[in-house]
Amino acid sequence: TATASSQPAKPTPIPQFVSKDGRHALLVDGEPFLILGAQVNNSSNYEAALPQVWPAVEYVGANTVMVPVAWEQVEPKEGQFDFSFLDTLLKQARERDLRVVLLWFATWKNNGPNYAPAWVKLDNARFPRVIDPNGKVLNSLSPHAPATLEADRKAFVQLMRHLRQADPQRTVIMVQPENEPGTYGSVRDFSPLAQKVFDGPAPDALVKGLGKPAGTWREAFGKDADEYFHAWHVARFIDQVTQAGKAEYPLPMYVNAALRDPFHPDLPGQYESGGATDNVLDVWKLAAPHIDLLAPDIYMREHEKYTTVIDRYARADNALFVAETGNDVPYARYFFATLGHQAIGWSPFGIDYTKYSNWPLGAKRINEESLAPFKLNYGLVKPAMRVIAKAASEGRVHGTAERAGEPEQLLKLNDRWNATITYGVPQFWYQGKPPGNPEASGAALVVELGPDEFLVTGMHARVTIHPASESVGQMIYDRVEEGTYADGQWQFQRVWNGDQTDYGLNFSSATQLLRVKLATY
Ligand code: N0T
Repeated sequence: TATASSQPAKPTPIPQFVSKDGRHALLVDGEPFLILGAQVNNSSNYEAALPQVWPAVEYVGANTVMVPVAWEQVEPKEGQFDFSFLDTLLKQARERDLRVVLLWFATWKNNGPNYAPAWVKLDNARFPRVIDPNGKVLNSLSPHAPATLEADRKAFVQLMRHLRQADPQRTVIMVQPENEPGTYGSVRDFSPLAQKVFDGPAPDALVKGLGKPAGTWREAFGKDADEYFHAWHVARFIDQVTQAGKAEYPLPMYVNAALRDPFHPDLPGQYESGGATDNVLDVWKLAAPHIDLLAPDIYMREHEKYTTVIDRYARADNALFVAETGNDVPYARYFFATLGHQAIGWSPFGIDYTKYSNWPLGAKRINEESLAPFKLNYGLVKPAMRVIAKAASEGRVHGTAERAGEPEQLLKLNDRWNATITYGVPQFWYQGKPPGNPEASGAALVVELGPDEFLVTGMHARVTIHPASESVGQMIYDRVEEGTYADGQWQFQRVWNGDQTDYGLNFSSATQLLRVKLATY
């Protein structure tokens, strides 16, 4: 209409990460957004691979695809840039209504510079590598070399400059500088250059921030000195790359971490030293103020380990984003436990049909059968994505995943209500101890909409809501509606009553979302 066209088009706001009073939100198009992610395999960053990418990403129903952009691909010759893959990626993602998280594979890709251009990774003199305590040269670039920082930063600045002009639609919502940075095989760089820095004073900000005595690294941090030293310098390097990139185009940026065992960690170097592992999150926070969050890559199948990792990364000063997780069936249910930590997103890794499998981390074979639980996850949550993201930014999301041997779990919802989640029980009347599912596969999600109103969903689980205390009274459902959201508005489909509510709210592999209004009598 004339009125509509005479209005100047509202520019789409730049995605933004906000943190306040220990609550976090990723704003996309100005509102809290939940990343229902799908990360492609490492070498799927070429146009030739994209036909194998889209069917898998669309099958699981992701709203965001996570794709590498390699330094070797954008700057094959020093100073000559080629962003044609990025342009193709943006076009094809937009055609499918997908957002994008870009992964900058550069100085560090799983510790090494294999994705750096040949002119970088083959020039040891200009771009020196880490040297271990025995003098062995490792395939991990030293964070102490100014030339490496300068070259990486220059390329990243070009990338962000290109993106700013190529993406007024804000298809790209977040950027990951580097990938699992740090070093395998040595706790730090022992080259003469690094040693000189190590023998000098530890930085004031770090010493003060951690409440340690001033002095050399060893004096300040004792046996942790070597690892803190490497973490600090890797983080400072990446923070400077990030800062320069944000000066071109201020997208949210995060760093992902290869984890150490949460209960029985090996020595640094056996796990990736210098990366943002759980023991050096404070070092990273002090070293890298431009990095919005530190994200775990979780390839641990055990419930205790997985939930401990998400506990440690969900902090008042760190929003939880599971940047990578295994694409095998047992990982799928942890999506709900992750949401229960007010996460901004979650993304299984290796979501494409290129026939690569990173088993034993992920599934042996990737096909519709192995991806079905991931499709169910996103099918359940996607219509309510904005509602859940908003609730997460206010701490109103409760979620849990089944743990083998623990067929009953309690979720404390608010002052008035709790929920008991049981696994493996029939949907009808049932007495006795729940057996649990044959393979732990259940999960539940409860979002507070009001003091007596909840959005409830789940899979392979029964959700029974009950009063938190006797003073609340006896519970009765005012109304249980199955429905969905369209454009943020609840769309009623049917009322659940009778068998469907008499024995709790039973979730199967059906895509069912409930709005539950409670009352007392
Ligand atoms: C991940 C992925 C990709 C059992 C592995 C995980 C991705 C990188 N690395 O497929 O390479 O780019 O971020 C490393 C986990 C090692 C744990 C081994 C112990």
